[in-house]
Amino acid sequence: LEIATDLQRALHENQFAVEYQPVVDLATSRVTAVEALVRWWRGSTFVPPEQFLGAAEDTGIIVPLSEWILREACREVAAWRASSWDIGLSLNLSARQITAPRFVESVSEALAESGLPASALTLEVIEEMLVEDADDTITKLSELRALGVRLAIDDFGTGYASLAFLRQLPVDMIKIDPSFVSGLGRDETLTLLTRTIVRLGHDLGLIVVAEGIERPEQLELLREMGCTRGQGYLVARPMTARSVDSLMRTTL
Ligand code: G
Ligand code: G
Ligand code: MN
Ligand code: NA
Repeated sequence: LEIATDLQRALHENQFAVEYQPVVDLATSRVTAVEALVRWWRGSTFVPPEQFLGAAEDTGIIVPLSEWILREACREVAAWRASSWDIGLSLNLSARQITAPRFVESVSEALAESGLPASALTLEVIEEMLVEDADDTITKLSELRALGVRLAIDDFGTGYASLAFLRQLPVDMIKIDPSFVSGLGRDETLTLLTRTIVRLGHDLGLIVVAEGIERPEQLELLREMGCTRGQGYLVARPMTARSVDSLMRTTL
């Protein structure tokens, strides 16, 4: 309950911020997108998302918080695109956010207000979100996809039914979980599984993103496998909007 009050106050007092982690095209090394990641600075103390997202979900504060993140990120990415930087935005969805009554409207409103084209927005979901309220979730995500929004499966390969998920939901992208990428070049099975996921994604016509790239060897192997995009500390860390501004100026 104390955390509920704290989260509510944090939202009213603008203690939340959005950071952005660049995602690069592995063939060209160009930044093609940024993933929005919520940050909570409680006074001068940083509270990691793992420590408050659960409580935000349980208390329902995730709904207004996610709406704020959505609007903020759409606005900032639209501004970067207006400077003729052709990048997309990836957003992590929460289960409760999708179930909320005005979810589809809030996404289309954020797009309209910011001027961000629907095709520049990718919504990331994890398989667990299809466990409860699966029909409602699939319906809403399909509605958004019909508007041109792209869908991604985050943490791909770790759920209990990764392949069934691909049948239930029309997706555009899979993001290979870092637990596979971490073993690239060090563990034969993980290397083979990563190669297999890349091939599977391509055979299904999907964009394949590798997450958690930390070592040059991983980057080399992913390039050799033909993986589409990469993300991780070696490529770029999550950064403030101001740092993305500087990155844009050196990129353009
Ligand atoms: O920011 P970090 O990389 O530490 O993220 C930790 C976890 O929090 C990840 O699972 C990520 O998907 C999740 N997360 C980060 N930002 C958001 C957000 O804006 N909304 C939701 N629902 N989850 C987020
Ligand atoms: O679950 P999701 O994929 O949304 O999680 C994103 C989280 O992964 C963010 O919290 C981000 O800070 C973190 N992250 C991004 N790149 C790396 C990396 O190379 N290594 C590790 N350990 N974490 C990373
Ligand atoms: Mn993600
Ligand atoms: Na992930």
